[in-house]
Amino acid sequence: MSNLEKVDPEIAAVIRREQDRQLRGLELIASENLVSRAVLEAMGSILTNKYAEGYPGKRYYGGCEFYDIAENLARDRMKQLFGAQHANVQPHSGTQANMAIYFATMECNKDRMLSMSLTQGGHLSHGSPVSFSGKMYQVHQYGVDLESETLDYGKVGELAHAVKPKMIVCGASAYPREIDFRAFMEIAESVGAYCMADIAHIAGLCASGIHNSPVGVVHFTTTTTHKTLRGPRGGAIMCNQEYATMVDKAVFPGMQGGPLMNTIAAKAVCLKEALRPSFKEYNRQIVKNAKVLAQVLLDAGLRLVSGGTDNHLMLIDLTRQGLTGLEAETALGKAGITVNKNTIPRETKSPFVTSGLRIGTPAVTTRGMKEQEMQMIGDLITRVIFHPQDAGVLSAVHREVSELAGKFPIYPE
Ligand code: DSN
Repeated sequence: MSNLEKVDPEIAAVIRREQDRQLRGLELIASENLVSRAVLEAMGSILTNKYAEGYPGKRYYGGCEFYDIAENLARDRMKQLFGAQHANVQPHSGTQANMAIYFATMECNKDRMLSMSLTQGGHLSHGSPVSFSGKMYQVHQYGVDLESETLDYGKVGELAHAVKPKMIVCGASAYPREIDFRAFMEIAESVGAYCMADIAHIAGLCASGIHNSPVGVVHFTTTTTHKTLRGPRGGAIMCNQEYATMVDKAVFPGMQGGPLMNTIAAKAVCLKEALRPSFKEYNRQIVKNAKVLAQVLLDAGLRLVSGGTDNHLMLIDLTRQGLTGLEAETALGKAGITVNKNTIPRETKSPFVTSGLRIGTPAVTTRGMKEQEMQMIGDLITRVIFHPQDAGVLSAVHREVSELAGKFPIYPE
């Protein structure tokens, strides 16, 4: 960072301090990960200098010949990784990927959408009233069955027949169990709706064959590239060839202008990394780690939503402990463990307080941590949750967190 240190020491200091936080702490936010140096180099490259509105071979600016190569590599690798007929790698984020699909398929202020509610595991952009998606469409929502805390496809089907939506959205941000994408597609077909699967959280698991994949099953699959896919912060869309033109037009010029070509190049890099056999092994370890961590928490007497996990995340219900998600998040933060408060299915508190915590294993698995470390992390978490106000416990846990993190450098090579 020698240039940055000279030009803007304040921002250089922010980066140094954040690097230190990442190195010394344990990142357990389910939607975060740590990218490779190769991804960082592509993102920080001179590819940020140019406009490339349009698509490879059809740009609105001259001088895009090398950008075409980068974008084609990203598209082709995404198609290969997921077995998709078509890929669009230009959405700046997962929300923008979702927005493009809504724009491509639904009429504003008229069409109905059926999606999972935010409080029960869905995402803001799946029709929350505070998001553009809830303001622009007639949104009806499904949740989980309150006893099993899992999706009840029969109930979703009944709702779909009652609502007759134009679009059914599946996929979640806080759902610890496997989602049956084929069941969603069958429901959509039975009511003549489009079906969109947002696999932002589980994209790596789907690409690795650990979770069933919606690609080629539902009409549209959207994702982010920075969660289990372990790439730069961004979005992408996949669909069959028959929907390629409408998707591409909805992204550009429908919703975005110039694509972020340095990010697209970094997407290509992460997709190349994801095509290696070791990526499958990485995703298998994410799930193994989550299962071990979940068992440690259960054995300590904590309640997990739905009783456990099938994927990379789990939700702790803190009601029995008389603790809010906010209090637990704050106490764990003081001990160097980063998690986020999260609503749970029978939530009674506001999203700023919540009764739950969401915990995920993608980032610690990237650092090389395995079952033994999950056992230690589970013990550290429970010590904090059972003694959130005890400064002695928090500082002892913080020391142990730093020791553990120190043994697993972020960039070991
Ligand atoms: N906000 C992300 C998450 O944390 O799940 C999803 O976009």
